[in-house]
Amino acid sequence: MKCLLINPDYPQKHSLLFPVPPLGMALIAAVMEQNGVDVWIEDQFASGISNQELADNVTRLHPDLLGFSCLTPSINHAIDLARLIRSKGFSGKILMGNIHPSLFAEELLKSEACDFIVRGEGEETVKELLLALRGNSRFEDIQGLSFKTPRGEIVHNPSRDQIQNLTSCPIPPGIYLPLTLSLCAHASSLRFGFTYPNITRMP
Ligand code: B12
Repeated sequence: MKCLLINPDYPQKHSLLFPVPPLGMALIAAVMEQNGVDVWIEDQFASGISNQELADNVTRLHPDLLGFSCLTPSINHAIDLARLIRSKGFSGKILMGNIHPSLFAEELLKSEACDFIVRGEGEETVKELLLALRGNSRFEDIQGLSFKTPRGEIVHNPSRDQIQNLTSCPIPPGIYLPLTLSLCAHASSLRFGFTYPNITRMP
């Protein structure tokens, strides 16, 4: 299974809004990799590539699964991008996570921009979702998941408890975020006079 994770662009730039490593998404990438998925991250906020170019990359890469990480300032852009990618023939599943989809799962599923929403912490939910996508379990049994049934009903499964043992989570390799990490290190040294040496040397 192939998955492309996308950190969508923020259309309204301002001085406080600058690319930072999307750690939540890197954690999800690490979980996916541990569970046999070939995974890439496109940090569109950092790379600045256009929706058109990104959609073309999706067509070329032909992933089975797309995952968007969305805060409120990027959600409309993410919806536009998801629709553009679908209009170019993408027939895989679209997954959304992070705080905005967690709060507005019903609205987003109704908008048809995505098939699944992972509410709250994603590590365990994504692991179980991969099993269900491979036909080895049922979507209805996955805590923290919202989804649409083939009959078009929207289902919100019960929420999932927070992870107690954080050391059980895989450490995301820095390799997922080379561009963001180098941009971030550069920007922080210009703005604040320091860099993130430990982050840029993540394993
Ligand atoms: C640290 C932090 C920052 C840091 C760094 C953020 C970062 N590295 O991503 C800084 C200070 C730079 C920052 C900036 C901003 N932040 Co901030 N930030 C936080 C804070 C305190 C923690 C986020 C975090 O790193 N959590 C740890 C990581 C590991 O978890 P996570 O990102 O949530 O990811 C998990 C799940 O969400 C989920 N998940 C995430 N993405 C995906 C994708 C998929 C496909 C799936 C399945 C699951 C999934 O799984 C992950 C693992 O469990 C939160 C509040 C909070 N307590 O959550 C606010 C918060 C996210 N920030 C917020 C905002 C508004 C911003 C800014 C837009 C502010 C601004 N106006 O500039 C910017 C955006 C910058 C950016 N480029 O993203 C709001 C978002 C509100 C909203 N409705 O969107 C929050 C909720 C604070 C608040 N209560 O208002 N932020």
